[in-house]
Amino acid sequence: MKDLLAFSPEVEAALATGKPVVALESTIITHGMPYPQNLDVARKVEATVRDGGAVPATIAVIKGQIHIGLDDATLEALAATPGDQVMKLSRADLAACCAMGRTGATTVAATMICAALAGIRVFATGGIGGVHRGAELSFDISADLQELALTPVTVVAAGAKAILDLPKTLEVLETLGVPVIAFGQDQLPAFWSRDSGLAAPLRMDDPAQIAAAARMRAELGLSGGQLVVNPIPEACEIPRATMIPVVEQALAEAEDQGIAAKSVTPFLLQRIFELTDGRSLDANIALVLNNARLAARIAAA
Ligand code: PSU
Repeated sequence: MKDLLAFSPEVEAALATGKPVVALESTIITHGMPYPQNLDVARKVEATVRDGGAVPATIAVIKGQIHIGLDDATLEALAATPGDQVMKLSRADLAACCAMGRTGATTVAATMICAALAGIRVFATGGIGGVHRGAELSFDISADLQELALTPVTVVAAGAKAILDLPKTLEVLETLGVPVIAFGQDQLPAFWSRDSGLAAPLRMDDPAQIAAAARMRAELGLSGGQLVVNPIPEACEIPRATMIPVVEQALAEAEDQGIAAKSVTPFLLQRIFELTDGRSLDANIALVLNNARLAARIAAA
């Protein structure tokens, strides 16, 4: 394990002295946002975690080794590499990527696994994967959901991405026993929009309570993590009514072009970026930074 995990000196010191640490994923950098904005955002997310009094640990597999905390040169190289040249890693392919000595970006599922191995219990991202529309035929359900049921990490997201079937995503999370906690509101947020039109199963207004709930799960011997859904700041949201036709169009194009499996989410995010003249990316950036702020508070608590 020692050879497999490469800690940055800063993260190693923070973990050794019990300082709050927030894990960050790398698929959002390689497959979720275009270059060079992705690099700028990755740096800003790290800075936001630091401003919140925690140490950021961006996670990726570099030439077969799991890096917990990336130095700036590695972050820059990863951000500049085209997405099709970096593996998109989930639970199924993490070990294979390490065995082949390849480089891969970690999704929510793989980042949770690596964070738990490293002893990090809080993780900030944009939006988790979930049940895709038409899943009753395609069976396309993100491995992120199952991971939340297995691995004890609190994941802060702005909801599941609105390209998904949100009612089915909530049903699967409930079946898997994953707490879905909306921060500061009663409704489930929908990534670019604050309201999905669905009620959130749980609500908490205090980061310390979210941290306490994670501890309580461990004490009760319950496996798995928690999903904290944090609404995008009001000034940055794109209202649901604006997003619905855009998402519908992107979904129709994905179907026409036969986009499947791991390519679906990156394709849809890119098309929605084009269809909103870049507004979706501005919103995505704002919500990630907002999640990093909350994650730092939970980690500190
Ligand atoms: N959050 C973002 N953009 C992203 C993702 C999260 O703001 O691109 C990534 C995460 O890595 C998540 C993945 O695990 O999207 C979901 O992919 P899929 O639907 O193929 O499971």
